Amino acid sequence: MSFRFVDLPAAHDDLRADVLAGLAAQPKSIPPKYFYDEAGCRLFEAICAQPEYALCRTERALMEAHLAEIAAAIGAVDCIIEPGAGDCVKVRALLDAVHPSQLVVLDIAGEPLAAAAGALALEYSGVAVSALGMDFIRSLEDATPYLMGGRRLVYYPGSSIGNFTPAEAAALLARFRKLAGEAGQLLIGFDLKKDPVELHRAYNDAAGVTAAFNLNLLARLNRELEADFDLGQFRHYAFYNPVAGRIEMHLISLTGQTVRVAGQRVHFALGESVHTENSWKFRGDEFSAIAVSAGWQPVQTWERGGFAVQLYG
Ligand code: AVJ
Repeated sequence: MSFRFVDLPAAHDDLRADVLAGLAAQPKSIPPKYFYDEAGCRLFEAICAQPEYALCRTERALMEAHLAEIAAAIGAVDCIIEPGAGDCVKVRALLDAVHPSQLVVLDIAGEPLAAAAGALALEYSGVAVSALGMDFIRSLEDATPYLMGGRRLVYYPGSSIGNFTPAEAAALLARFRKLAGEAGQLLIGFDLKKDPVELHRAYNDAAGVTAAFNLNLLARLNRELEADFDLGQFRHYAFYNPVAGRIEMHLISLTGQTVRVAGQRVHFALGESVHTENSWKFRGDEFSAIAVSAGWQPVQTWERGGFAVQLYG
């Protein structure tokens, strides 16, 4: 068994600075990476269990159905890198099929990552597991010293790439390219464009779990930034914007109100929005164009139930 956890403090996120800047901007926004505190991670898992939100289930089914084919297309790989690995569940299928000698998982939430990756290392004794507590959106390159040589595969499942604007997505994929190297590969999963009514339902589940996930952001600021948001005075509001090709999530102020955040006073007008997330949906060819612009060559695509996994070399 080989396992190490390294917390990279210099590569950490900065909740306070990012939130104060986002709430001072017009329109107001908060980066979606801040959804994922402990409560937020649990709420996201609960979203994945909602009947309206098929994304996680569909990706898992796709990976199961095509695993042998995907592994064959990938070939021999020495090192798998997963940015935003979270609970380290998704990568298990790949480890079973590809058998790399090293796995490097990165996540903004260091402690939960360390626990998940440590457990995984116990089960996969042939794999050297490195868990890096870091904000890879800021500091991906800081992972380089922890990578062994050999052929590398970046695994970026779950449609996390949908949280970035197409330009930001291309820039991130180009950084993945650098990290993986010229002989490297990218296996990426994303949500496809589909019936907008279906998309709308997925982000407005009847049980209100997505609403709780969105509002937890304010609860987190209350806990961590000594804020005094009244969660009853903000409304979860999510819709599909077909022109932009994305789900937008907002928190709408139900009244004129002033809130304390990290020692500052922030005013919200009645009806004012805090934009908390974009979740882009792509057609397969649309996404390929972004990946190609980032220096990747398409190898193979698998699609199922409105979700796609693509392999690049
Ligand atoms: C984890 C970014 C893929 O955009 O669908 C789920 C997060 N937000 N419901 C997504 C999310 C609201 C999710 N991703």
